[in-house]
Amino acid sequence: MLSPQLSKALNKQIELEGYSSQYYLAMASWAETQGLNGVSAFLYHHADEERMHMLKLVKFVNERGGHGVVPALKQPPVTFKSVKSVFEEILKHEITVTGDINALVEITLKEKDYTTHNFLQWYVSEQIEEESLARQIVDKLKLIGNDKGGLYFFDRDLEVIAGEAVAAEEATAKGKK
Ligand code: OFO
Repeated sequence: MLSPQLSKALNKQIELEGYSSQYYLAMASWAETQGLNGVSAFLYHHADEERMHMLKLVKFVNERGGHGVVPALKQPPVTFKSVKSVFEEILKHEITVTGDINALVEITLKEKDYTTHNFLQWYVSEQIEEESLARQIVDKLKLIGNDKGGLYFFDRDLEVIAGEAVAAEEATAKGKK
């Protein structure tokens, strides 16, 4: 059974994952209006992943005798300065999320709640991946600078990455049936 403190902290994380999904959805929609179909496909997929992170937490909290609360929708930004600023914001946001996950892990250790500690390890690994991907993309965009041709190929690359991620998920889902 979850302690009230941990239950409250996990619900805060549910809220943050929900906001991440909204945030990336807003970025995806903005990118689509800029004709950046690859960037938007990548970000739509990223938004779906964040929703899955939220859902996973809701289910876990409920399984452990708490109540996973669905948060209110907070309005994310509507427009963004550039593709580079979008990915810089993602990196900053993911670093914040990593800090929050680490704080949650700390509570589980203090409370000796090893079940929740074990559950959170999935998020710990996920944050390593997400931060490193965001960092790689920011580095690429720094190299591209103001080169329009470079941005065109970058957009195509992200379309391929998004397509591969969707195909891998579909294959996993089929394997589970
Ligand atoms: Fe949920 O991993 Fe990003 O925020």
